[in-house]
Amino acid sequence: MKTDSKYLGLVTKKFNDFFLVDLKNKLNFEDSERFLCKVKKSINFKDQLIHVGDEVVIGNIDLKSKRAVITSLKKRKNFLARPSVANISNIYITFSVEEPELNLSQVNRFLISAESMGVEVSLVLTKCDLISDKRRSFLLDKFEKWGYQAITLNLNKSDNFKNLLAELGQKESSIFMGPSGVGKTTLLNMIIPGLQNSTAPVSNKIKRGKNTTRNVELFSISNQSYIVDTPGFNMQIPEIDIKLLPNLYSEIYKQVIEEGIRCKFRNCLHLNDEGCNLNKSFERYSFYKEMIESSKSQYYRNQED
Ligand SMILES: Nc1nc2c(ncn2[C@@H]2O[C@H](COP(=O)(O)OP(=O)(O)O)[C@@H](O)[C@H]2O)c(=O)[nH]1
Ligand SMILES: [Mg+2]
Ligand SMILES: [Zn+2]
Repeated sequence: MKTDSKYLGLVTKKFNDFFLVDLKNKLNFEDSERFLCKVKKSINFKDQLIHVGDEVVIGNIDLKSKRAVITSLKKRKNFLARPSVANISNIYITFSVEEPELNLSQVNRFLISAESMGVEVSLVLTKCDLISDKRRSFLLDKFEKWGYQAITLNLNKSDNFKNLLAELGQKESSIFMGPSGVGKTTLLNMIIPGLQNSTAPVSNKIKRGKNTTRNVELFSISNQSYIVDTPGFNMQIPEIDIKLLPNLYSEIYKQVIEEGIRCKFRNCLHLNDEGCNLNKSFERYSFYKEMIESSKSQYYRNQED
């Protein structure tokens, strides 16, 4: 049985020349909502590759064999290079409070890189069973000042995990990112029953890299809600435009955009006191300064090349 109609779909998996595409608006197809597709031969997407997370139009649908053809590619909202995935709506920066120990500068770099994508960014703190309640409150306070309501997790208690699960079910396309050993795979295995990716204690992480060739995949966790299964990548730090960097910090954004403070120079990088009206007494200011300095040297290095 074939139908000539065209439907909007979401690429959830990619291998060689094939794509698995879920229908966006599940109609009367009942179980046949996932199709194995190839790209229509006559179509030239201007050398654009189709990636997992892309929205596509499919046609030539064969309901019996569950095959179809991708006839066009919709405009992408964003693209993450490593892993290659398009149209992310939420990034969950994931760090363990211990084992490995929390490195604030690294947490900050991950957060700011995620913010530069223009998506909703959240902070997840794992392994909270390894710290006291007092330490946990201390960390919650700290990250609240950074502009984040951290989600604290403890594998031994399912309540806080259930809240996260409910939240993920409300988001379009979420991804967990963070350094190795913090519990991302453990978390994904809990979120997606039946996934059973292999987890490894921190000490074994050096031998990593064996299962990283597996492709990225989007898993449906509720109607129209997906989660990216990352094969253990760390985040690749994108080059952030130095002019955009200040407002990626909520402490600066609040002052400049919400309170409307003005510095003497437009595009003030808030480094020198002269003519700068930014209140710099916030914890992340030193991280901010470091980031500005390093992107400046990056900028000049690129000029010389
Ligand atoms: N104590 C404790 N250990 C955890 C927790 N979550 C994960 N782990 C352990 O941390 C190690 C690394 O986990 P894994 O999921 O492989 O981390 P990934 O590299 O981020 O994917 C494993 O030995 C897990 O059992 C937790 O909430 N508490
Ligand atoms: Mg992992
Ligand atoms: Zn300033």
